[in-house]
Amino acid sequence: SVVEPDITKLLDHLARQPALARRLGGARDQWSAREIGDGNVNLVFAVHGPAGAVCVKQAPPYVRAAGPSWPLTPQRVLFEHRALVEHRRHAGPYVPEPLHVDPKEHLLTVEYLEGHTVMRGGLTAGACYPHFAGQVARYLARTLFFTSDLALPAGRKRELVSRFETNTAMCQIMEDMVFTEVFLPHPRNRWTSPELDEDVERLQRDIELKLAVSRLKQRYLTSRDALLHGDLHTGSIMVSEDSLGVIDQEFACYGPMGFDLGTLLAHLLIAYFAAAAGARGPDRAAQQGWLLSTVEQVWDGFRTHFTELWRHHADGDGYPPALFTGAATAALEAERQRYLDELFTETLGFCGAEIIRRVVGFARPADFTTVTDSARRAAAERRSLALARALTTAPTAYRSAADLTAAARDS
Ligand code: SR1
Ligand code: MG
Repeated sequence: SVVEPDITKLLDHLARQPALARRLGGARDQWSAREIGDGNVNLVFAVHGPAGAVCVKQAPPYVRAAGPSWPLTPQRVLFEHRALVEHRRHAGPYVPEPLHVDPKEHLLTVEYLEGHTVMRGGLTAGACYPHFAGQVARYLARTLFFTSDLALPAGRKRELVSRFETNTAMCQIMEDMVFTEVFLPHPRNRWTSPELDEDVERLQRDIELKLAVSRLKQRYLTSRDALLHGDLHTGSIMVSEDSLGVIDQEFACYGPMGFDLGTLLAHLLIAYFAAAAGARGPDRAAQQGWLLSTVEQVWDGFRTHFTELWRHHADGDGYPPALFTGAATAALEAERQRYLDELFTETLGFCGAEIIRRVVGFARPADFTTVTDSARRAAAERRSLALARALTTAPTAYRSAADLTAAARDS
């Protein structure tokens, strides 16, 4: 059911773009293309020439993992291109350079990230990335702050919102898959461990959880707080020993900042629980320790950077600086901390919802699916579900990232 890569067509396309052909160098018959995509939605090619390489994403008019029976707009590459342009403006070192987008052939060409690997693959092999937390915290603070009303004049912000408002089909996938389908008996749900049957039945009868998740869905539907990546899991991040590149912005939309933050924390926690099930390398205890300290450093680093940006780059129409001079300065600083406390609470809610849908829904992560021992996998998934439920239904019980990691350890 999956599309056959048409390499000839792809190379023809690159040959027609002088800047891309120059980047590859040599003649067309010296170029080689290899399909490297491991995601659910698209085909991805690495193309090498004598002078350099590019990465080309092809969006078929359906979901790759399902085939033509699940149609999906190929226009998604246009939203991805827009988000790359906008996020790279603010977080350049962490976002690959977009080189070309073809709205007719639905091909997006971006810088090839030499020496990088998909983070989820590295994690399942037992790797740790000591620079990751600091870099991703900066990426998150800068992309979210600089696309928000704290940094942008209202006119520019509204214009940007309107450029992402029609990414409807991609947003609907999230609305359905994260907030709805897993809480119902739905044909797309497919948890991997039969031992979880009763847990799933319980979850689908859990009114408190359904209410909490519906509140989050309402936030996802109505918030226009910042331009989100929209699917910030560890499969959307390329890493090397000392750098990272965030890819796959096709779900980009204006929405609640906690959605990106919560998704990333969810996947770090999923990696933590999966490591306990033994799918990792020999030193899994060390990796687990690193994963939890990364969870803390991501949130704490984000909070520090975001606060600094707000103190020094508040050029937007939210919280007009003219209102907060003299004695009001301290009140504004207290307000910043209140804002970030609230954002932490929202982040935990989205984190829980993302974990649940990755255990019970269509898009199960390799962290779990690569655990071959069904009983151990079920134990890890059950621990994940227990933490996720607590985060989603009672997020205010956690005041700090250290509270969150303590709960993960105890789960
Ligand atoms: C049909 S797409 C399934 C999932 O894969 C992507 O990574 C998104 O997370 C989406 O929800
Ligand atoms: Mg993706």
